[in-house]
Amino acid sequence: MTMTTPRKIFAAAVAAGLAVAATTASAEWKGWNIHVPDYPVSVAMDDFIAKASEVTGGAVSGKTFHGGVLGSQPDAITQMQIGGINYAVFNMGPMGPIVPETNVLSLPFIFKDMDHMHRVMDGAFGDKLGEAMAAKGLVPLAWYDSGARSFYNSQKPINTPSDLDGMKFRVMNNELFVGMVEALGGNATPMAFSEVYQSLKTGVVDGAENNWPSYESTNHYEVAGYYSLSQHLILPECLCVSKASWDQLSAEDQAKVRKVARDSADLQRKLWADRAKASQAKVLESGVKFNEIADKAPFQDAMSAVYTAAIAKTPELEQLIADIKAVD
Ligand code: GTR
Repeated sequence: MTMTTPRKIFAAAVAAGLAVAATTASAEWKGWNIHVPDYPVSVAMDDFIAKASEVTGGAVSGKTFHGGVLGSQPDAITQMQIGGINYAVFNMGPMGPIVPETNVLSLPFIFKDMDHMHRVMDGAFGDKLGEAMAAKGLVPLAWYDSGARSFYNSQKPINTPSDLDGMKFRVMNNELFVGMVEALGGNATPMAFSEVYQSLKTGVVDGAENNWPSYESTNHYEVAGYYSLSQHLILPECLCVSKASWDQLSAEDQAKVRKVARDSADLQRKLWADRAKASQAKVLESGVKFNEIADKAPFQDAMSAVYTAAIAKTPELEQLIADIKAVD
């Protein structure tokens, strides 16, 4: 009898659905990104996946989900470790809890400037850190820019560490950043990026810290109008691939994908330089009160406690700090 029962239709649909899902899962990479689609990271990620598909003849293809719709960075890192997310651009700040060696990048004032950071990350040091990450299931292919992070808040300009007294700052998910704010005399709360706007607006926190483009793209400048140029963190970001996905590619395809990843970093860095200027101009025009900090030495001096605590927790950091300092 060939009667089609609802049960048979259901079974056929499930079978068809599963078949589609299985094909899609093996062919299509899912990309995680926290930023809005026109952000430099986002444009470069779209470029990366399009080119990766081109050069591998479709062995790699995929789609980037922008705007944090796939969740927060700490969750996405865990997802990548098990292959649920195939590629992403992660800020290296919240990488420390997973790969402790990467905390060296989160030490305030570790880099002299952006060029120094590039020289360090694009050289042997970046490869060494990459190995520690790969051992945790995350393969970095290229380093993207994220400028320098400075403090901003809804109350007043910051000129000395004592200006942080009694204020509460949102920090990224890493205890090291709590220690950083406390060493300056403020209070800190780790919080997901997506929650910061509302928290600033309702006064759950008085301030946060970020680069010009993120301060602008999230509209934080509308609710925290004092931006003080502390530039305490120069944190690179990594274009990473899940080791589970990476290991499925032939060595030849890996080389091709690595090349287009590096090309996308060149693009991202160019876009970044332009966006940083444009974002700064936009927020200043809107009335943000901006100040440079004449003497950063008291901020830098206060960080020795942060370095000591970080090294006590992860002794490998001592050598990694020396490695960075050895790069001119
Ligand atoms: C941005 C960075 C994001 C995210 C965010 C944050 O500058 O690009 O990946 O780390 O800061 O503060 O959470």
